[in-house]
Amino acid sequence: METAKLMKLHTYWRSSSAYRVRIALGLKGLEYEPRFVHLVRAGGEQHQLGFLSKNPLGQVPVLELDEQGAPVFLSQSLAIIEYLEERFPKPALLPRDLLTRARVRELSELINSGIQPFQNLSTTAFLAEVAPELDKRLWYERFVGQGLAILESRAAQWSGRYLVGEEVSIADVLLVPQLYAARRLGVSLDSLPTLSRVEAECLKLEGFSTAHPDRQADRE
Ligand SMILES: N[C@@H](CCC(=O)N[C@@H](CS)C(=O)NCC(=O)O)C(=O)O
Repeated sequence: METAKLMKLHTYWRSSSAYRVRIALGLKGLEYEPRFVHLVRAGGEQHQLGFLSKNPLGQVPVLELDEQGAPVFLSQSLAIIEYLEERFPKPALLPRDLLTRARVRELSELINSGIQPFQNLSTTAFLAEVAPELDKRLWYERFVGQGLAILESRAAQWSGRYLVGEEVSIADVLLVPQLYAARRLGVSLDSLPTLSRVEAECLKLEGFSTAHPDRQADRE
């Protein structure tokens, strides 16, 4: 079996995107070395040159691989998770059936590009700068709350034990961090019974629980 010991994950405990990759690594039983990037301290370590050389967008997560002694950096959590899926196929996080697989990707993208960018630190910091009078709760309700309501309606049709069907998938890997972020932002989860049920199911799995922000060594 291939060993992944040399993989390093540039991560921040509260980052929902880094949390996704921690879950995928955990579910696949892969060890990694965390490299902590503090997103707030000193104006944000993600903006420092050393980090920008790894990801010019200045965002975590970054997965660092060792390719014959030379470091290689991968960013974008979904690309990282698909890389892990292809390199370490078991346990599978994508279903075999083509349509079910597309549904997993659809719900993952709904979160990845339809919700998360609106709550990202650089988005909300810019908003505070250009529209200081805007009530952030309205913004979060409009983008995070409504996005989750749409996800709930999809989940009501497609979920089984997990978000899409009976097997844990990449869609669940994105769901759990997104609900964690929503709570932190004060978005109500009261009318999301399917998502809350699936989240509770996921958190029974060790891969999810050990990846939780509260269990990270850089937690404050
Ligand atoms: N689409 C990217 C999003 C990454 C992202 O937004 N990372 C956030 C933390 S969750 C970040 O590093 N933000 C730093 C900043 O905005 O300055 C991914 O999936 O990796």
